[in-house]
Amino acid sequence: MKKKRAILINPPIHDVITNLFVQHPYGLLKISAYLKSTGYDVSWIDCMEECYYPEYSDNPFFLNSTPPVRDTRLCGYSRSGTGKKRYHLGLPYSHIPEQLKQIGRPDEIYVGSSLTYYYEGVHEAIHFCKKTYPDVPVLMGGIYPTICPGHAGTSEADTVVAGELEPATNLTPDTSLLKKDKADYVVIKTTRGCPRRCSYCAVPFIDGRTIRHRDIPDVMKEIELRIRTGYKRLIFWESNILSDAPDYLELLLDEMIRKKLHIPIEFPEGLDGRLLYPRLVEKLKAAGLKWVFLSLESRDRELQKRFHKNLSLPAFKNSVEMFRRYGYCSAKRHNYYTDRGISVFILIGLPGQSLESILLTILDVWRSGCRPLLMAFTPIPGTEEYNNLPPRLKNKKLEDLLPRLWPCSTRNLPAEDLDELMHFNYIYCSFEQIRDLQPRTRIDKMLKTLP
Ligand code: B12
Ligand code: SF4
Repeated sequence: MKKKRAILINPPIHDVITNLFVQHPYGLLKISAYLKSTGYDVSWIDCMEECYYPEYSDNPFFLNSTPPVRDTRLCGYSRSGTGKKRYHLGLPYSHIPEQLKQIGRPDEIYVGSSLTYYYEGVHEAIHFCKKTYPDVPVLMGGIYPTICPGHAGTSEADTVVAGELEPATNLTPDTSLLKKDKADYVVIKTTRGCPRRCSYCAVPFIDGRTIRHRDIPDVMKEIELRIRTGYKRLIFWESNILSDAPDYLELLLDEMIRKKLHIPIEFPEGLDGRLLYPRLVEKLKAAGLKWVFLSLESRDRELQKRFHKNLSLPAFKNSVEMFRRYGYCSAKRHNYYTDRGISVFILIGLPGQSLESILLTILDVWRSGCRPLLMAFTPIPGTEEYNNLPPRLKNKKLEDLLPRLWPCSTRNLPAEDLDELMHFNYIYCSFEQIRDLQPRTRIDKMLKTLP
């Protein structure tokens, strides 16, 4: 019998920053594994393939392919009078019909998606598929249709898959589609869901409120395969991996330690300081954790309450202390393979947040010997933060909720200040050295006056 043929497409994105850290289209790679397991021939059009390594912004190809697609005026840019340009990142749309024709007519086309505010690339890619092969069914899936199924329904896709394509969920992603030299890391996901309800987070309604774990032998098989095939770093995409650490993560770490895997591991989604304990930290280190990402978001008690997070400053400092005891902490620029440092996520650009509250949080993070990592707040449809927005903001188009457009900026916390704050992500020195730095801007001066 003739094999069925599918083409998978990872579309380009539009953003206001060009040095984005784009990671593998993990969902689509699982769809490929699933289709191949059911006998399909799979072809691949990856519009983002030049972007999977941190230095890609220096790549002339990448910069040349990013003409601005639109200008945007922002709240607070009145001082300098400028807005922002949005860029097309990745291969041009014309690449899609060219490749579709070159590969030849398939039986089905699968278009992946990531963040909701990048939907334009997904719609556009689907449009080109339908223009090239009007009768070939196009399926769309991933984070965007899972969070916004109604909006996704306005695309030209024949089928919108909101949520999981269950038989694909626990398969090992088909990394054979990727160009190996474009990244030395590989993504792994061992848990889904979260029982908490942080006001800004969509995970409970994307993945459910009950944590689901993959079997440890299955995960170990995947990790060993990745090491055998030459990957140098494991990135765990886990939303709340510490939620029941004694019953799952510790057992997984035990296995990794027992097998002496010696591969650096990373949890870039952030670890919850409330759920750490010394034995776990010891095992994380022994299993290969190099750079630590902790989620604080804010030291402001009122904001913590609003988030339903209630991570007190002493509890946060206690979690830092646990890592310090095991040799973590560094103010340097981080090296994934060698350094043991701690970065702390701080959420900025929330409605009602003050500049002073942000600066006080940054200072506390520096004071504790960690690096602040400022994250731009994005209101995600369906979350409590989004539902509580005034109609003016709720009526914004999905693409205008792009975090670096600072959709919730106000005259009190303007976009220009928020942009300036992001520069603190690139300061690599100790708290004492920061205190001695010559203030250059209004925000630097304000920082100097704070305790
Ligand atoms: C990994 C991750 C990241 C990574 C990589 C993101 C990236 N751009 O690729 C990093 C750490 C870099 C990151 C950064 C950010 N993230 Co993030 N991240 C995630 C996380 C944990 C997983 C997302 C993911 O890609 N999963 C892989 C999925 C698609 O695989 P899967 O579920 O197994 O796939 C199944 C189905 O979806 C379906 N499927 C998947 N693809 C397809 C395709 C087809 C065709 C079909 C039919 C089916 C299908 O089948 C699969 C098998 O069942 C989610 C939370 C979560 N648990 O979902 C947040 C999440 C997506 N991130 C979020 C946010 C807010 C961010 C940031 C904006 C944070 C910030 N303030 O800077 C940045 C944005 C960075 C950027 N510009 O890219 C939000 C979403 C925001 C939004 N509006 O969409 C989420 C939901 C978390 C939250 N807070 O609620 N993130
Ligand atoms: S932020 Fe983390 S802990 Fe909070 S609901 Fe989302 S996944 Fe769960």
